[in-house]
Amino acid sequence: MDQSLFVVLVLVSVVLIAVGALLLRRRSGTTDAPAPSTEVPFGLASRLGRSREAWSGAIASLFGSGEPDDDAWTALEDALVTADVGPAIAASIVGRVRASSPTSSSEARDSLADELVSLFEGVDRRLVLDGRPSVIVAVGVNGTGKTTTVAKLAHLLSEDGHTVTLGAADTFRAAAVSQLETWGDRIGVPVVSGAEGADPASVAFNAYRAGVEAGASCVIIDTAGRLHSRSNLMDELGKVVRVLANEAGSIDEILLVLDGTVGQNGIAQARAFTQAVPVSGVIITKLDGTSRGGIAIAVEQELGIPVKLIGVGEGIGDVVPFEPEEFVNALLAP
Ligand SMILES: Nc1nc2c(ncn2[C@@H]2O[C@H](COP(=O)(O)OP(=O)(O)OP(=O)(O)O)[C@@H](O)[C@H]2O)c(=O)[nH]1
Ligand SMILES: [Mg+2]
Repeated sequence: MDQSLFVVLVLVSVVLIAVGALLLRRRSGTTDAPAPSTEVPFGLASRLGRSREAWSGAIASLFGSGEPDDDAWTALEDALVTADVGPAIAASIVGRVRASSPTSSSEARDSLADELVSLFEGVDRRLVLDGRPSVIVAVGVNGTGKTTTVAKLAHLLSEDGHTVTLGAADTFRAAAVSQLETWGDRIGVPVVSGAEGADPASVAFNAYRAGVEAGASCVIIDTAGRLHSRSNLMDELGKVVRVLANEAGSIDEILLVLDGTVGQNGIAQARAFTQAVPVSGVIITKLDGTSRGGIAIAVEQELGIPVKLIGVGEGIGDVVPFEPEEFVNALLAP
């Protein structure tokens, strides 16, 4: 075959294939335009993966078989309770969403988002860092993520220009001290510790003094996990807080670290800790895990303690300020 005829044939085939593909795409309705974005900063929607599935599923099934009836609304209420919102709050939220008479699942989603965001409104969630140095104490039951969160917070504050000293006041386990020291090495923050079995209040005191000497702007104290029902351990925590407050003049933040996956038990923990020490804020961890997220609403509504930060992973950067609108959008993202 003539060489130029061959080239022309190839070109014509390429053009025909391209036109055909374009027509097919048009017919199937796909375009290159990006879908409307429901993305939120920090990739929160994808981090909240499993929490999100539960919420979106509940909304989607509301209009699953036409107009929602009583059973469908009850199912949504049940889903909120299952997501740890708490029964009374769930009933009132669903009542208001229903009263807004949504005609589609996307209207229901918007109405639910508005209701949830309004529950979180009017709360100052900023960390108080007034002291020189400011003092932050992390408290909570065993395994909620205190030590990891203390390290993450130290990193967050360092990035924000603070100089941080850490105090390892969990003297029950030698491993607890080395865990914090490892984090300290990694993020370049000094860690003050005591001997295993030492009085945690004295370690906290020494850490504060070391922070002052080092010219730190912030001293963060990690404490041992303790069951909220053990009164001797709660008294011990009271002593840590008293000694620190005496020395520093006041404590800027006592942050209760709650594991977001424990559900309503978190409320019982929060209640006991607030009775033992003046908890000023809550950090909910493991929201990337099997948590259902509703505990953030329950803890604020039932106890009036602001959720200040959330933990969304095991990495050093995985603590972020709690932004209600972003959190709600991420939970309800379709
Ligand atoms: N997925 C996930 N894991 C987390 C998060 N925060 C902490 N963890 C993990 O939870 C486990 C316990 O964390 P720790 O920081 O040791 O908890 P703790 O409260 O200090 O534990 P105790 O000192 O024994 O009371 C570790 O494996 C952490 O990596 C989080 O936000 N998401
Ligand atoms: Mg710990």
